[in-house]
Amino acid sequence: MTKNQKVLTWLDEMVKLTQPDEVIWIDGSDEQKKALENEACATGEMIALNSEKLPGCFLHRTATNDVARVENKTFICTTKEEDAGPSNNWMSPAEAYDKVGKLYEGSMKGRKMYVVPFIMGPAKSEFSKVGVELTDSIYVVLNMLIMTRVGKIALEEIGDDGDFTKCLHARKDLNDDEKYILHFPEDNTIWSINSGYGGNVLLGKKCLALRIASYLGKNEGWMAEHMLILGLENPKGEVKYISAAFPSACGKTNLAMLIPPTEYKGYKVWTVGDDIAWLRVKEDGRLWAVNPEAGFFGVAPGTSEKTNPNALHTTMSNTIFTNVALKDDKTVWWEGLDKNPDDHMIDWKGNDWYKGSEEKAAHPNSRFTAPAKQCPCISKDWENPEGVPISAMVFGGRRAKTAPLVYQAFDWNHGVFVGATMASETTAAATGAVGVVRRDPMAMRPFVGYNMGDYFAHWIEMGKKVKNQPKIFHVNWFRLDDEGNFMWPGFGDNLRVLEWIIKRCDGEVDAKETAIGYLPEAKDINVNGLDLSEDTLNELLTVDKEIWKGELDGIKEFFATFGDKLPKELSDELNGLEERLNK
Ligand code: GTP
Ligand code: SPV
Ligand code: MN
Repeated sequence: MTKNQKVLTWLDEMVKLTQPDEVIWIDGSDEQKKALENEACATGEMIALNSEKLPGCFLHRTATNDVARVENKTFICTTKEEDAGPSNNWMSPAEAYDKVGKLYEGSMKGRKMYVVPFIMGPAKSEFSKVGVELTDSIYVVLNMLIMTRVGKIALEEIGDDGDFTKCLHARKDLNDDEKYILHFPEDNTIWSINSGYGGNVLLGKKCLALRIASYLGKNEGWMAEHMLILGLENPKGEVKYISAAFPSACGKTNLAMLIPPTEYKGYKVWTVGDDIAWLRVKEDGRLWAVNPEAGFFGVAPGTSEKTNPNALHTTMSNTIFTNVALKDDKTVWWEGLDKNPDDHMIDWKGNDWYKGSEEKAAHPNSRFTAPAKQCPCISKDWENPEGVPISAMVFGGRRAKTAPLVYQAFDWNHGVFVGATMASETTAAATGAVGVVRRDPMAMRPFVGYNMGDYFAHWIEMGKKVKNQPKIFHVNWFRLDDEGNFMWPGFGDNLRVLEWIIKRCDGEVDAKETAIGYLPEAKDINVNGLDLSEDTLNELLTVDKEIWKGELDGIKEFFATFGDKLPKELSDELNGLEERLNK
């Protein structure tokens, strides 16, 4: 398949280590994909779904202890511990290769190894990077075929002498105590063992496109971010691009595919990406972005004809569902799809489920893997090798209190501070407690492949290189009232906030200057057609100085963990905020 000696030598080594019975190259062809689907259905690894209602779709159930990313088993393996930084688990490369190398020994005996060459990003783009994933899981191969550009196209991109990220995955026996997701940024290598779930095993996604890519970006002068990219078209047909970073399961896929409210005639949102953005400065001084992925690995629960019809329609064919419920007619269901579950279904664990049961039918982190090109609102520029120019960058999280609906940072450095001090309630996307507020800078806490202090410095440096800087904003769709209800309708109505953001970028609307940034005047958020009281809107747009003074302590404590790696620009911003709050 290739003459690239670096690929062949490494493959040889890994075959010796893992000892598969057979080595199979994935070429990206339809025939091979079909054969693998059949094989996975024959062994029960996947279930073929209703071929009329969901053509080309499959269901996969993971082990019940293997349903989300495992942050406590995820390591950055750099020579110096300091290079991993305080927000990452660290292991020395020597220890990691030795300890986990032993676990890989003979791990593919009696199994097949699939060789999956893939490109992250459009072919022949300066943004793009190539990887090769070795895996013993057909489920991983089939997901990679949707999420990345696989096979001959990738080998062409690597060429006879090109470099690539070396990705090794073995499912082994899913033993929790021997589960490891290891990153060796200095060796451009990823090792994953004892998991079969999403972000732990689709190594092009979080492992390469964020952890390894963030490290490459720091060294090569570009950025890898946990951001959706969307194009907002106005009635004049002008399109402005926005990128937005929200933590896992905090609304990126939904915002990226938003359908404008009915009174917004002539407006349209175009999806470029729903999870990851790679950004570069170009000669015009603007920041340009590409989506390195080719598919969506989206959260199923809560996706419905009402909340996100575009996502739902994307998943109507050629989609792999993971850990959702199976209906008797061989279609799928999850909480929030509709209010009307069937009387009988098979739940995500494979057990009978009856209407009225206390148990969830689908796992809260159940997902769909669907080809981006099937999305009804996919941007015509989603595979443009040049990327799209970004006008606004948005940070946001899940905050029941504190953060207002939207505010704008004073300038780039203040925007970096706003991103760096983001906090959000944890979700089911990672194992561990749900609903705990934690600092999640730029929604990248689990995904920065080096010292987070250096990552902040990189953001500051990039600001100096970007002459036409995007404006930076913060949003919060998740404010709760005293009864625990969402105060803002969210979903499609988030366009009302995007409209304000674009108007600010174009200098078309004034704002109130507050201690934390520029806030909209209530009259400038269009609430026509919404059932939202004036009081509620005002409350959504208030900054409670006392609550924010409380925030200061949390930020100081968090910043202190970075020691002298914290850029002075950020401690200056913190002092500025404190002064403004005390004025
Ligand atoms: P990852 O794929 O984990 O990175 O998640 P994501 O950021 O793409 O989140 P996604 O859009 O899948 O949304 C996660 C959950 O938040 C879903 O259950 C949504 O229904 C819910 N959600 C998304 N947008 C909104 C909103 O504007 N308001 C409210 N209340 N919920 C929302
Ligand atoms: C996330 O958790 O942010 C995801 C899903 O997008 S996973 O690929 O599992 O990381
Ligand atoms: Mn994500």
